[in-house]
Amino acid sequence: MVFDPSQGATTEPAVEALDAVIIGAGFSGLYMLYRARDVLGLRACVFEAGDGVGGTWFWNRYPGARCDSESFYYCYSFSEELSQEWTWTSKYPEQPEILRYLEHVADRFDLRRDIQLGTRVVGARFDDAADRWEVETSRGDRVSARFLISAVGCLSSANVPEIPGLGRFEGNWYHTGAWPHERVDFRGKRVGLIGTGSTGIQATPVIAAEADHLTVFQRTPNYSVPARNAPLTEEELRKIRTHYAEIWKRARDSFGGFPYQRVERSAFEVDDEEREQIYDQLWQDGGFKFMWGSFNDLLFNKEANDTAAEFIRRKIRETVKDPDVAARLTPTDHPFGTKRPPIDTDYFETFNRDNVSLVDLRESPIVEITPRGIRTEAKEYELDVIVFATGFDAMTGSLLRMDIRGVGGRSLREKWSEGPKTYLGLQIAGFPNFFTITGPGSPSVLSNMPVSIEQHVEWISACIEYMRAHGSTRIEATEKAEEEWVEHVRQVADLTLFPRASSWYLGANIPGKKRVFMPYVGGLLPYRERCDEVARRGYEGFDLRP
Ligand code: N01
Repeated sequence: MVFDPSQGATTEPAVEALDAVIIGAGFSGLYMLYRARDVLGLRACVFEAGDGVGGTWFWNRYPGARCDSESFYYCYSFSEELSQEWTWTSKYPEQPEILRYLEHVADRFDLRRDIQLGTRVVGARFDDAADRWEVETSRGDRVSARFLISAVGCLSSANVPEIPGLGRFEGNWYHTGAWPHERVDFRGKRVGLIGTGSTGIQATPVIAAEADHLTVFQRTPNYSVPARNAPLTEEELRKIRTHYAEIWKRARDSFGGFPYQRVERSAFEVDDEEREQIYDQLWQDGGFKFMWGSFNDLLFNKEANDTAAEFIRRKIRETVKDPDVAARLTPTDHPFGTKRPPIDTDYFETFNRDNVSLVDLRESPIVEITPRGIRTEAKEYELDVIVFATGFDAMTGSLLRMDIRGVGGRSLREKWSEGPKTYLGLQIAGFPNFFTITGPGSPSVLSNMPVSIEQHVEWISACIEYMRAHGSTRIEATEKAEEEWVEHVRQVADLTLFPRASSWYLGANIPGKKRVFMPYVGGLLPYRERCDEVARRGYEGFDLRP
C-alpha cells in the first residue's frame, strides 16, 4: 500500500490513499485484486473479515460441505497455467479441497501481501468533492480510495432465526455458515438439525452416520437429485485439460454458466415414455444436469415443471421406506427449481436409518428452545447439539451490515429500504465509484458463480481502464438506467415460475425483508451481451465525470 503524505498531514489518524479497496477475499475478491493490481497496476488492498482467504469456502466447514457444481468448471478460467496445473480429485470436491485451491491462487499470484485478514469493513462514506471513498474497518484502519469494490458474496450473512430461548440452551449450537475450525464431534450425541435447503441436505447423511441420533426439523420439503460423486480419473482430467478453451466458451455462452450441451426441446416435444427415459438417464448421471440438461421449459411452464417434479416425488416414495416419512419429505408447495435445487449423496436414504427422525414443522412449529432441546407445539425433543442449516440473509445482508453512505451521506440501508436497486447488479445510483461484484440484479446465484464473478471483475476492470483513458474520476449509474433495469429484472422474473416459491431469492426467508426477486433470471449470455453493449456505447446509463 502507498501512503499519501498530503492526506496524512491533515487527517488523524493517518489515512492511506489507495486506488481501490476491495471488500472480501473469496472467489471475487481474489480475482479482483489480481486484475486491479497486476493487470491495471492500481494500488489496491483487500479487507477480509475472516482469518483466512476463501470467503464462502472459509466459513462453510460443516460436515458434508462440498460444491454442487462440478470441480473442473467451479474454478477460475482466467489463467491457462492455473487450469493446467491444478488437479481436482473428484467431481464434486469437498470444502477443504476448494479452500486449498483458493489458498493456492492467493499464493500463486502473490495476493496475500495486499490482503488484510481479520478485518471487517464497518463503514464507507463517499466524499463528493474528492470523488473518493473513505473506508473504516473494525480494526480502526481509515483508508481513502477512488474505488470501493464489494466482493462480499451473495450468501455470507448467516441467518440464525430468532427462536425464543436459544441463549438458555445447555448444549452446543452451530450455524453451518460459521462453522468452527475444530472438528465437531457428534459421537454419542443427540443432534437436532434445522433446515432442509442445500446445506441441510448435504449435512444430514454425514451427521447421521456419526451421531447417536439425528432429528431433522423440516419446514419445507425439498426436491433433491443425487450428485453421484466420483473420483476424477487421469483420463478424465487429461480430457478436461485438453478441452478447457471449449469448456469455458460453452459455459460463458450458456444460460447458467454450466458447460452442458444446450437443450432446445420442450418437455412436451417428446412422448411420456421418452420423457421418462430422459429423466431416468439424468437421475443416473446426477447433478444439475437434471435441471439444465433435460428440457428448456421447466422454469417457464408449470405443466412441464410438473413432469420433473412428479418424477422426483416418485423417486422419494420409492426410496423412503416409511410411507408417512416419504409423504412428509415430498415437496408439493412449489415448482421444482424455483428454490435453489439441492443435489445430494444419500439424503432420502438417510431417513431409512434407525437413528434418524423427521419432524414436520408445518404440522407442529417450533415454539422455543429450552435448556434441554427444542420444543415444538407437539413435544420437547431433548438434544445435545443444535445445527442451524437455516441459510443466509442473501444478496443484501452482507452489504447492508456495513454503513455505506453515498452522495449527500445517504445510506444504502435507506436507499434499499424497499428492496435492492441496482443498474446491472454492478452499480447503485447515488453511490459513485462503488461496484458490487455479483450484486442483486445480476445473474449471480442463478448461475455457476465463478463464471459470473469473472465476467463482473473483467467488466469492472475494463470500466476503470476506460475511465483512466478518458481522464474520468467518477462513474455513477443514473437513476433512470437503474429504474429501467430494476423493472426489467422484475418483468423477466415474472415470466418464470420463480416467484411462486417462498425462496431466499425473494428474501422470503428473513422475517420483515422486503419481497423482491433479487437475481437476474434472463440468462448469463444475454446479460453479458447487455453489459458489453453498455460498455461499447461509452458506458450507457452511467454518468462519467472528469
Ligand atoms: O439455506 P436455505 P442453505 N425455522 O435458505 C429453513 C448455497 N449453497 O444454507 O424453506 C425452521 O436454502 C428453511 O425453510 P424454508 C445455495 O445457493 C451452495 O441450505 O424457508 N426452518 C430451509 O429449509 C443454497 O441455496 C452449496 O421453509 C427454517 C433452510 O432452513 C444457499 O447456499 C452448498 C427457519 C434454509 O435453506 C443456501 O442454502 C450449500 C426457521 N425459522 C449451499 N429459517 C454449493 O454447493 C429457515 N429455515 C456451492
